[in-house]
Amino acid sequence: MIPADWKDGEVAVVGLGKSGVAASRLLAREGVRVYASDTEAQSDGSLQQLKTLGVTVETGRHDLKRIAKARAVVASPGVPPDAPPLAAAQKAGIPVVAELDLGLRFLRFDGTQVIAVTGTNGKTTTTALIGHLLRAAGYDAELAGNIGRPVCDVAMGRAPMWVALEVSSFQLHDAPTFDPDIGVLTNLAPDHLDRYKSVEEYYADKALFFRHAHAESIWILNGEDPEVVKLAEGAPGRRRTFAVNRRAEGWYDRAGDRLMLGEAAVIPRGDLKLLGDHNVANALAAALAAAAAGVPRPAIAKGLSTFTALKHRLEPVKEVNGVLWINDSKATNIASTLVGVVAMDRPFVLLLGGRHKGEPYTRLGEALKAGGKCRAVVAYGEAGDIVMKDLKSFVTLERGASFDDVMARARRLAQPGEVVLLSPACSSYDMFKNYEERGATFRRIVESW
Ligand code: UMA
Repeated sequence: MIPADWKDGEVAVVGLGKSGVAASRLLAREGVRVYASDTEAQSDGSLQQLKTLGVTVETGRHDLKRIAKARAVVASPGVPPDAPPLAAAQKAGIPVVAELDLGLRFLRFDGTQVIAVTGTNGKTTTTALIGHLLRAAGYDAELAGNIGRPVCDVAMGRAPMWVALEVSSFQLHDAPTFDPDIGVLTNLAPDHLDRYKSVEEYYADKALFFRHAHAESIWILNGEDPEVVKLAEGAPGRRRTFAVNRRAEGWYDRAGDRLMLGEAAVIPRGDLKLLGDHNVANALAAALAAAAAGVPRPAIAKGLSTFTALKHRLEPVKEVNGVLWINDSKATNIASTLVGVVAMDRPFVLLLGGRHKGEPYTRLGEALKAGGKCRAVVAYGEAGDIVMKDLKSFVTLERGASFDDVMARARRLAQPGEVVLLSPACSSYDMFKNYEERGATFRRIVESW
């Protein structure tokens, strides 16, 4: 599972978020000497626990000389490949392995079958849907990866029969053994331009999804996204496509208002409790993945109709004086916000801003103007001025200051029968710890009214 020579020396774990902590624990259990470091000091008790396991923990800096002498480096997804510790390892010819890859080596050894999901948007919901469909059918299945639980953490326990795995481009970057049984690619759009130099560089990491494709691989692809089709081109394996505007192996019969697998109806659209066509696409992708894993159609139907919206993803929070407040804090890029905006069937006020990720907002402005339902945008955070500049010829704008001020402005702007949509198209790190905290703050304020 891990090369024998890792035990002759020391393995360096870079980053001590959830991934680094889980990887350190797993390596320590295997009798590997671990040096784990993070530029920040972590406040929870996990590091103390690592020390009791014999892990050498350093916070506040990385010892680059020590890292350059390690047998291998395990990277957390949030540490960019050009960050000093990974660059030092690279320069010294030390293998760099993603936490995800390390965990998968153990699960694969124990026979776990992997359904991996990647794409720019929809991957968390699709992963959760797949896990739900498998479990509803009585399968022994766990959720892991970008969805929140590091793979190394799953590998610490009894190996499940199946894992539904959300995989980010960051995790694919250093995953030399990654080889899922079933792979789902939801869509592709520009993202993470704060980390990648170009869209091509980002797509190149996504292409690593297919690095070990073989005749038995099953690929579930968005048949309506030309970038997805292009990326999968030439990859060996069987393909199933999903589509919401035309026929495919999984498709939306709009006239009959039902989700279909081939010629068979699975459920009426109204039984799927999720907003927007993009969620129909996610449900179709998940249904195809579950079918490929052997789940019978009636069980898929039951699972689809019992699944509810995930937190922070077009999650209706509360109606206040006739205004529905929707939390889509997970929308951290423009493509994702566009999806949320398209799903709105009534006039809405959009809360947009946070830490800018590089892409201009003009594309969003054009869509807001064309859709005709956006009453106003409240721009805020570090990106606020850029949003104001990019959107000024498209929509009515207000500049918000604190998050309380943003919420108060939205409250004044929205009329009964309308929606306030928090779908920021930016990361949250300028004002919050993460998108979850941003969504929770939104909820707390709305619920206090
Ligand atoms: N750090 C260093 N040195 C550096 C840079 C960073 O020490 O040079 C440290 C940071 O201080 C931090 C740690 O490295 O403590 C980075 O940790 P991390 O960001 O990888 O955090 P984890 O808690 O391990 O969370 C990661 C994923 N985070 C990212 O990809 C940014 C989580 O996805 C994932 O749920 C978790 O592993 C479990 O698998 C989050 C995410 O935002 C949800 N993902 C991105 C997205 O969805 O857009 C890709």
